[in-house]
Amino acid sequence: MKFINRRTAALTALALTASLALTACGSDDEGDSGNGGGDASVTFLPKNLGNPYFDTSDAGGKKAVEEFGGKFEEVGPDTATPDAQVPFINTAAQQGVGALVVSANDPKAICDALGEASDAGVKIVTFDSDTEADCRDIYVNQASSEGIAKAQVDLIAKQIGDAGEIAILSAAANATNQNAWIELMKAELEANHPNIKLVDTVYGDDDDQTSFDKTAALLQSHPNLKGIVSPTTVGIAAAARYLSTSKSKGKVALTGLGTPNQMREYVKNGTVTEFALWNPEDLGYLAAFAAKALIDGDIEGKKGDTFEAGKLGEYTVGDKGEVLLGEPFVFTAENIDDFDF
Ligand code: RAM
Repeated sequence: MKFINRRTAALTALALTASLALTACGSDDEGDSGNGGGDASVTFLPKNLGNPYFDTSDAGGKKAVEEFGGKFEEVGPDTATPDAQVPFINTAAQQGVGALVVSANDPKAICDALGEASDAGVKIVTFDSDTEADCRDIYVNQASSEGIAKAQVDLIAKQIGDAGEIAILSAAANATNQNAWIELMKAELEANHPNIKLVDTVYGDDDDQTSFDKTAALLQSHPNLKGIVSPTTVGIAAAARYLSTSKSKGKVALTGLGTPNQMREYVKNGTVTEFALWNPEDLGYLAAFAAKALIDGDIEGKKGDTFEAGKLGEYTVGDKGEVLLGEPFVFTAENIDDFDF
């Protein structure tokens, strides 16, 4: 029941965002006051390049930076590891960019580099996947971790009749966001779904082939598996591709977090029924405006600080320097064609 309410709320929120986007066309009054003298160069550093999710979120960041007349750059490694992110952080510090907007591959491992960048005057915004709170100024979170976890548990429970073995196909083993969601999914399963048994958690490293291979291995080692939850857009797309041509298609449920463009084919061919996500473009857009507000000195990242985020309106910084974009949204066969990202 609750789930239906959230879906309705999320639909309303998405519709509202769409109409705000339309009414904002041709007017850049909002969020355009940035003449604080700061350096409005903003560098986006995703977990890795080549992931459509980050292509979309970073395009949202670029849109925002163009709106406020700053300089946008996107850099990043091929593999989603913290070590591979460090040289990009160092370069941004040397270049003296105004802000770095980073999705962290590890909560701690990039903190030294971020600290040096911060000492050099670079504002640090994490988005999508956080570091420890004292390694950055602000974290722009896509939705509450509890909401994201519960949406996925609700989906898998519904798809397998609330009973049986499930497994999780995650991203990199140290990814802050996936690990937070997994912990909360476990708690939700324990509290409200006694007949669902989580038998395995495996890591596809946000790499398509690794995720594909891990799906095959999961199905082999757990012949009674009834469902897979993949809280990563890379993982769920690779798992869907594997399932779609396997004998488990339609027998083993698959849900989690995916982009509509990557999942459309699998929803239409009956491999997947429902999955969730938020709007990654809005996430990047919001993160860029948070970066701009920090650069201009309009905010420090303290609880209660407020800033304008262009077409998305005003946002308030919450506990631990966290800014929340909205609610997760559920994609189905009925609505998937309304989205293009
Ligand atoms: C992948 C990445 C990203 C995550 C989404 C859901 O694209 O792991 O960090 O937020 O999935």
